[in-house]
Amino acid sequence: MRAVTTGKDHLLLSIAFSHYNEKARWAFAYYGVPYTHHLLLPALHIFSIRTFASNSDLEFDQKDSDSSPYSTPCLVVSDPSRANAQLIFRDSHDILVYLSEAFPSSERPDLYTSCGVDQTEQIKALEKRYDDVLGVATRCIAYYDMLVLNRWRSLLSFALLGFRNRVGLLQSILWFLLSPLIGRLLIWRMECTTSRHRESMVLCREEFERASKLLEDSEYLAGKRLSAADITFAALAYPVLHISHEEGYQQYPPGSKTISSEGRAFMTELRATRAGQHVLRLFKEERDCGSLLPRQRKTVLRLW
Ligand SMILES: N[C@@H](CCC(=O)N[C@@H](CS)C(=O)NCC(=O)O)C(=O)O
Repeated sequence: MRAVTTGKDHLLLSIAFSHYNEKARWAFAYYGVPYTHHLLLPALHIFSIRTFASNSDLEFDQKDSDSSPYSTPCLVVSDPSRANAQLIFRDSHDILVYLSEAFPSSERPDLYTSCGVDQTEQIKALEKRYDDVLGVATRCIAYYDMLVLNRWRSLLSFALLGFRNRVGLLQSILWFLLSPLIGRLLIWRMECTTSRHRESMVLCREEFERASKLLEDSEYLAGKRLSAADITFAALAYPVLHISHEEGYQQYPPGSKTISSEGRAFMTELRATRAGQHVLRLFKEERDCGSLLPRQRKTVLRLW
């Protein structure tokens, strides 16, 4: 697939191993829109996002109960021919809508009408539920598993995430030193307690059951073609299915050493469902999209 000519500069600030960010990166690949990406790490991301938070006219409201006003993905669209003309999107749904309105083609139709205009509302409703319920649940399960249940075995893999993902050097070094502390902070901030972990597993199972039911009637979640619902479900399910780089996740996720025996059993259970198989197939066959890899943002000496 050829890259689309846009006449605009797209800068995507995203946390390397985050599932909401993966959703946005997937949509860029789907439409073949070239972009520059700046890979970040939790907590340290605030230093980069705040530049755009303070420059923007937008209100930085909290997107969900677990995210801060500096949440990612953050897309900055600028027009090189007009100084100061900048659009900023601060939510994965808004980024998908922007790309779908600006770059649909016959080969890559609008992700909200790809299954027919009559399915648009259904696609939006599925996406919203996955954003609000599934994504929050899978994040709690994955962090609790890695940073509480399997804390000691995860220590090194978690600390090396910056280097593995070729995040800026200074950021990676700081992450290496501070990640045990940041990990604890994340667990506290997201209130990932034992009971919330349990509840999240129940919610996650329910979402997989619902999705599996939908997939009994059609090849994709909302019909015959890939839609925003499939990309959202697949990206947000990746942390519990532990989709690896080799299986199609484009960055480097925390990896198999960080999974506890309980997490592995849950992964095996979900992978065996129809919805789990759908996600595995999507990552294998439809994630790459043959698009050019994003350019890395140039920071001073590639430090950040
Ligand atoms: N509903 C938002 C959720 C985004 C979100 O929760 N992002 C997380 C990464 S998984 C984040 O950046 N957390 C850090 C923060 O909130 O400062 C979206 O779809 O974009």
